[in-house]
Amino acid sequence: MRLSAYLLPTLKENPAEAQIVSHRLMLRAGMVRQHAAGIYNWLPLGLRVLRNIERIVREEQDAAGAQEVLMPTIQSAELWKESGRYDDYGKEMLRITDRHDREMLYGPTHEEVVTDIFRQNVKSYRDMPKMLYQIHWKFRDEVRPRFGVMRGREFLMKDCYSFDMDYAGARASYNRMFVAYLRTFARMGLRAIPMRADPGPIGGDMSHEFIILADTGESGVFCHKSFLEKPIPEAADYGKDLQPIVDDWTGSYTATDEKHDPEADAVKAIGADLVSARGIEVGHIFYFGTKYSKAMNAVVAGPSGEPVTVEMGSYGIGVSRLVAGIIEASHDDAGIIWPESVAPFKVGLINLKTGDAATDGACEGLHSALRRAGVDALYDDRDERAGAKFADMDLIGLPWQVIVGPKGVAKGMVELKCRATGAREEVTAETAVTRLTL
Ligand code: 5CA
Repeated sequence: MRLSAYLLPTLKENPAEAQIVSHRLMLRAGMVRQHAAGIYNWLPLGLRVLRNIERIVREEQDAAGAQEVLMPTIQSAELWKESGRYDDYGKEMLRITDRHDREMLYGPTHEEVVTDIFRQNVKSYRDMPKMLYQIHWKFRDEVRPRFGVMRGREFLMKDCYSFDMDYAGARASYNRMFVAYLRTFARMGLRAIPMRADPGPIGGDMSHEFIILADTGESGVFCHKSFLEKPIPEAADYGKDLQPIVDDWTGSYTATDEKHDPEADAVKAIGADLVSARGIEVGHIFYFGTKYSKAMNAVVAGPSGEPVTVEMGSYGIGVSRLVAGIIEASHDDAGIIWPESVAPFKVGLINLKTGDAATDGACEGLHSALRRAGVDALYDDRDERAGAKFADMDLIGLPWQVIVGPKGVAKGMVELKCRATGAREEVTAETAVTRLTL
């Protein structure tokens, strides 16, 4: 992609409305623009990151045995009356009336809709268990949307729902998602710590929040230092009993600000091994048994034909929030530092002297060699000062930079820079391509 043709409206100054670093950097890097309070346009660079995060989430959901569906954003109020949540949900729910005066709403979550799909289409224990997920937009009319996409009104969520015959099955589904979450966040370069949580309006009696550590995170968190090093489960572990893994990850002390009690025995016992950090909630999983299946009559026939009210759980990931969360966890004074797995492009190719025939030629050659090798590169071919090009490239945070100038070209050399470490190396163009293809 040529930067001269790309919609990348970078900003030199910090926008006054942005209070946290990820919001500032997302605006400055031209990733998003606000449309209305808590509602954003995703520009090309931001959308690429969002799609990469979606891809990782999708791969891990599929690996855990969940099946992707797509439900409507606009839902009928009927189902919410059946579950009893229509009145409970209050002002956070955006209510709409259609031309026939029917009550509709923009879904803040999808327990009702998915339970309706289930009850209409699954009738027997032979077709159990089931896990269905989607990656789709939600709307919650938050009182105070803030911090950009971190707390939006419209936001992208991965929401998964499990249906099982009994508690043991539901527990196994919960454990699969638990492990999938550890793997998903680790693939984005994040360390997520599961913390026992209040289920809130989703309901139920077992729930964990997944909190990623970032110095600039919204909430304070406390945990045993062992969480910082615990090995991430392998995908192959799905074939085993996952309970020991989940027990290991939930066995030691964790607490958010509100719940932390420095006087508690558990805290005193940890002593100097207690880590105090900042965190961001990027995922939340719930087991709620028959709360919705009972209210909505989601019943299947058991082995002897007896009706069984299915056991359910739901599992959310804040996909759009993760874009901001990753930036909070990975940036420096110059800008964003993308982990390769989610980077919008792997490489930024910087032409230090656009218009100079030899430099242009070397850049064109590299650009097509990278394309042939299947490497995503953003080529800064603009007629701009070198300083502005360096600043923009550091700001948008691509993992690698290839810097091409007339002096190097005369010697047959280019510079390869790693954004995360700042390490620079002079190499031939061929070596640069080989190294970036690895
Ligand atoms: N139905 C369940 C799980 S499928 C549910 O809605 N859970 S939730 O309310 O905890 O949301 C799931 C995740 O969405 C949260 O962990 C958070 O990462 C993200 N999220 C929630 N509200 C917002 C918001 N206003 N802006 C951005 N992300 C949000």
